[in-house]
Amino acid sequence: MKVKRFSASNNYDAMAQIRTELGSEAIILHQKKVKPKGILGFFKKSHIEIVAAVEDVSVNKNTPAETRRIADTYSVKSRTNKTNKANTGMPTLNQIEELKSMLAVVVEKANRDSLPDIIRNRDNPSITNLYNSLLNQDVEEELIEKLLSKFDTASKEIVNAEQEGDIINENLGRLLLDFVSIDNHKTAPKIIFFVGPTGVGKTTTIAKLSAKYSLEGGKSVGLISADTYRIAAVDQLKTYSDILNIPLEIIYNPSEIGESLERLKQNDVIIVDTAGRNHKNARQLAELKKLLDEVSEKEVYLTLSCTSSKNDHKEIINAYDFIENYKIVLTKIDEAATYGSIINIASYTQKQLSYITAGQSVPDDIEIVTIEKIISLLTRGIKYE
Ligand SMILES: Nc1nc2c(ncn2[C@@H]2O[C@H](COP(=O)(O)OP(=O)(O)O)[C@@H](O)[C@H]2O)c(=O)[nH]1
Ligand SMILES: [Mg+2]
Repeated sequence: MKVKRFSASNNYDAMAQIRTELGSEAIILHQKKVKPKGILGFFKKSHIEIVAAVEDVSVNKNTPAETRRIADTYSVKSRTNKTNKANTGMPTLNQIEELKSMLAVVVEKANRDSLPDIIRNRDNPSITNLYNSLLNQDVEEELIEKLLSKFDTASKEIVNAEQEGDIINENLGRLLLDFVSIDNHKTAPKIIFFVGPTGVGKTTTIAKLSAKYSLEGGKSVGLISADTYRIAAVDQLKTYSDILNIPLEIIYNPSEIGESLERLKQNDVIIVDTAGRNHKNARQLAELKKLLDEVSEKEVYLTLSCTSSKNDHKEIINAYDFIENYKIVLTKIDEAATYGSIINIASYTQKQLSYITAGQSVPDDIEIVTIEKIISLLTRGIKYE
């Protein structure tokens, strides 16, 4: 094989040199535009460098179609056509379009190859679309695969985008219920403990819930603050109890909770605010356990922020597994970049999702969790074609 480097001011001249020296069967191995170096180079024009090769035996023999096309592009005939952009060494619009569609095919293949078998084998654009969207929502991959392996699209023919959206929502709703359990709020708890890491929004959520119970539900509410580690924490709850005109008890020791509950027993609901616990601190968690063990009939809400990472959620959930039965309150969904944590948490814990909060405003920014709400968050941003 004969290999040679050519240099010219434009593609046309370079191709002409290659044809003259190597013949029309020459193939291009490498091509680059070279910019002159240094300050003085600024005033100089760039040039084209091409490395071309030809098999020794085939010089000037029959021209293969592809090489002929390259040669033809720069033929004398096309050079005389002043409107043809190839003359200037620039690709034509058609060539750019051709390249774009070739690239799209390559990208699509790469994306397809990266799909797990279970999704690729279904070979269904709706499922692939949903898989990618859920992955972007940070849903655990394993959970997506479990969900979508049972996805049913065969029964209905998709005719338009709106219908595709409906079918996806319907399927997703049905499948999610296998992995996510949701509090139906049918039983009214008497004593509720809010537990969870520091700063996730326990006290704010208690204020929202107290306001809902008392202002909308017509129930009497009593509050207990067991968060006496920070003066500001008690003040925060005191402010809400004053505004809502509901009684507040403060306890400094787990053993005091019995007396406080006794004093508040005429209320329909009693909500206990606990100190934010560092889930990595065993002593703090042991103290919390002591407090919870003081009360046998209770509902516990583990409060988790949707802005924490998957790993944080797993660690926190592990640390709180000493609590046998609890429900989940998800906070700060308004600040979350993705919504996968909602179903990840439900699947890690197998506990019921109860409330979701979406802002600092008391009492408005709280909702009970519904499957429709979860689907609307998870499918946000999906484009149906
Ligand atoms: N964006 C947003 N902020 C919240 C939400 N819930 C609570 N916060 C804020 O988070 C911060 C900590 O809340 P706080 O109730 O004191 O958390 P705690 O330490 O768990 O009791 C406060 O600034 C709250 O206003 C929410 O749903 N969305
Ligand atoms: Mg607090």
